[in-house]
Amino acid sequence: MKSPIRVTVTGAAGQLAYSLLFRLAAGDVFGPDQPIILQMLEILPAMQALRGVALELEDGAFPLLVDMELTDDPDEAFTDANFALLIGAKPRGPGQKRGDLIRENGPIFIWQGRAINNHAADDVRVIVVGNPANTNCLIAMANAPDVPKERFTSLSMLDHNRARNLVADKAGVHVSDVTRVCIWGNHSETQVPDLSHARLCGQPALEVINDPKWVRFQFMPTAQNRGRTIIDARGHSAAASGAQAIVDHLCAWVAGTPDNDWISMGVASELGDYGIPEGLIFSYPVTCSNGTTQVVNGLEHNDEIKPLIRATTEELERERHIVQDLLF
Ligand code: NAX
Repeated sequence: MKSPIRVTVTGAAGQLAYSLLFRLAAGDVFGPDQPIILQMLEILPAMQALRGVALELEDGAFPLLVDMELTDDPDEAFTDANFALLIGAKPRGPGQKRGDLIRENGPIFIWQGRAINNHAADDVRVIVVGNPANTNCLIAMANAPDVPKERFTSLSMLDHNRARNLVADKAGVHVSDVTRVCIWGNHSETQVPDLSHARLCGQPALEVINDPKWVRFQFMPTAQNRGRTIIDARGHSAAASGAQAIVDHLCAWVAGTPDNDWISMGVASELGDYGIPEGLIFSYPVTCSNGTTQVVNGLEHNDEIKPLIRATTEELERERHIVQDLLF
């Protein structure tokens, strides 16, 4: 048996974590021979609910789940963590502006970034999910100066999966036949779901679909606004599909992306990655191998995509400006 890995999950009593924790314990991400220790972080008022989740995890009798730690102390939660899944955040209140939410959630990611910096394992890999995910990731990364920047990522795999499914549905093919979809930019309504490089059964997707109006006026807005559609229908943001997206993101990071395909992932822009200002956490097409990530470079942006990329970049720059004083 391998030695256990430590996986920290924040917001562990929340809806998304409730869909994810049992899959981690079952070996869906790290494999059937990899024992894990779950280190679950919550705020004090949610500790009782978290104890209920832990009881259920016990009742699952998962052979791979060798231990659980429940805490409201970030320093404890991130001690020796190999993976840190930063899910917990305050939800956006009724009528609350995005900028106010960013300010409210920002401090959470200062403390968690510092705790990761000071206590996590040397090989820690981080996914930020709590919204606004890209900018929260930026804050955590800035507060963990000793951790290599490429270990910080934000989740855009849910948007990627949504885009793949919409295309598969339109073309009447299986979702696994849709490859090379890209989500560029922010995990928000300004994200740019891009089919220019997508393949359907190996053929150029735009040629096969042959319906530019559908792409611009149905596919793109449907993908961009899907989060809001889910909230309107369910009364709560996407949880189980979010958990599936985290599983996909982690599986790719751990086991690698398939040949001839990529995933979408928020990573720190290096100058020259499509001209995006250095340091922004920007969603790119990314390949993974041997536990490392690599932005897919050299893709052309057509004239329709270029202004959209500019708009999502500007939104991320505005968000960075709002939290400038939190980026120590
Ligand atoms: P819930 O409101 O059900 O759960 C959030 C949990 O976080 C709560 O239990 C709360 O007590 C906890 N929490 C709050 N502050 C905390 C702190 N400082 N430390 C530890 N825990 C803390 O929301 P849920 O549905 O679980 O969603 C979690 C986050 O994921 C939200 O911000 C949501 O917007 C975001 N999502 C992001 C997605 C993405 O693609 N990036 C997709 C899924 C999801 O919507």
